[in-house]
Amino acid sequence: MAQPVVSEEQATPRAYDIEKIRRDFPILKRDVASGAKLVYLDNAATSQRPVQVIAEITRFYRDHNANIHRGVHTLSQEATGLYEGVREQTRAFLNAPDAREIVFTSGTTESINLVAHGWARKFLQPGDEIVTSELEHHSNIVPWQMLRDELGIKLKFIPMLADGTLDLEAARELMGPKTKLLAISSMSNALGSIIPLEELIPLAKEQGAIVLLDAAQAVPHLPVDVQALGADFVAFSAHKMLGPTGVGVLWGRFELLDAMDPFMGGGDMILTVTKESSTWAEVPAKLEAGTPNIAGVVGFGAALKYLDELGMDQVRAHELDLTRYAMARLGDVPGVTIYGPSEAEDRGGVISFSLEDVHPHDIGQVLDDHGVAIRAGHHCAQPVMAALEVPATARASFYIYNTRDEVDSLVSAVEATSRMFGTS
Ligand code: C6P
Repeated sequence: MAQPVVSEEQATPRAYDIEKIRRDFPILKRDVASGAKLVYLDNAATSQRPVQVIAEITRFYRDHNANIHRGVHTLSQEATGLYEGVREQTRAFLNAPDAREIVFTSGTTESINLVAHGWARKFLQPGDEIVTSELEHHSNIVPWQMLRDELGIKLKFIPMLADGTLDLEAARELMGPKTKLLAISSMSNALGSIIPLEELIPLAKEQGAIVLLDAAQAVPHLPVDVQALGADFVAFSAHKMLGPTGVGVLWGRFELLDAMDPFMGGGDMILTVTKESSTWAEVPAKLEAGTPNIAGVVGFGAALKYLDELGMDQVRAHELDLTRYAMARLGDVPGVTIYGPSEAEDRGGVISFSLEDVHPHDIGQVLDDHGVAIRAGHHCAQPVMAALEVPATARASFYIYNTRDEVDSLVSAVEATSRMFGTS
């Protein structure tokens, strides 16, 4: 009988070699303005890039640069092959059934706007309802408000509870036969709350609604299988998962993408153009007008490969360990309030906190003096701040290369802030 072809290395769980990972990110070796060593904890805003991604972008420009889908010459064919290869890689990463369901955009924001303009504007009628939540990033609120004002549809918000989770009872009551779209994040960027999609998606589906996931904070940090999720659209950005800025993805079920109107008109998205009218190319070209960020997409391919080799289960396990450790250590600092779910298991690697009445921008400033880079502000999620009744928070967020030592640096810097401002 044939033996399964599984090497010793594949059969055993891969070790998480943090030292090797850190060596792949040269930026982690640098100092900040104060001379302190950089501790980068602003990964929810954007991650750093490994040398593999930087090299792939350089290699593209050095050896293969040409426009795609347009030329018969060698370089154009090579560039097209590389670009389309990443579409297939993205399909595999998400376990999507068909590579034509992967649309490259400039980021999560454009992906959501594409659904708003191409799908919702075409199919929603006055009186229809979109359900979203108070936990959303502005990118998953503002496009719907704009569409509401244009179409006369209704926008409803699932309320956030004090612990940064969603009120599922209220969600059940909010959804009804008029609900045509549930536009919801998979993980809050402001608080890290992991949204219980396994409960929310069926509620929307019972009403026959379409489900759009803002997965900007989920795809970089958790294993995501779009078929298992049962959503219809999934939006995310490459720059939060080791890839370049200016590249994003919209995954959508083929029949929905196919039925959508184009968002932008121009080159590459047409079949025929006469002076009178035009016809559209097939999906995904129909939704990718103009020259895309070719080198960026190619670089994104290297990012996907990096994460694939690491294993998204390992990424999640590593971040969970850091989050647990950070919640315990930071929670012990007098005067610190941590917002969001009390259990680390219910959140991604995001810790939003305050230090008595010290303004989060001051916390961010003092932390920067200690080399610790965090984000301070409303995190483009003002309704979350309103629900918490705070103007802003300080937010530390982790990724694959962060360590417990770096969490210790964060805690020491917060203690130094406390001493400086004379808090308890
Ligand atoms: N959040 C943060 O610091 P873009 O800018 O299009 O790549 O991603 C927008 C976006 C949408 N949804 C969620 C849940 C997000 O977290 C983000 C980006 C960054 O939290 C920058 S505001």
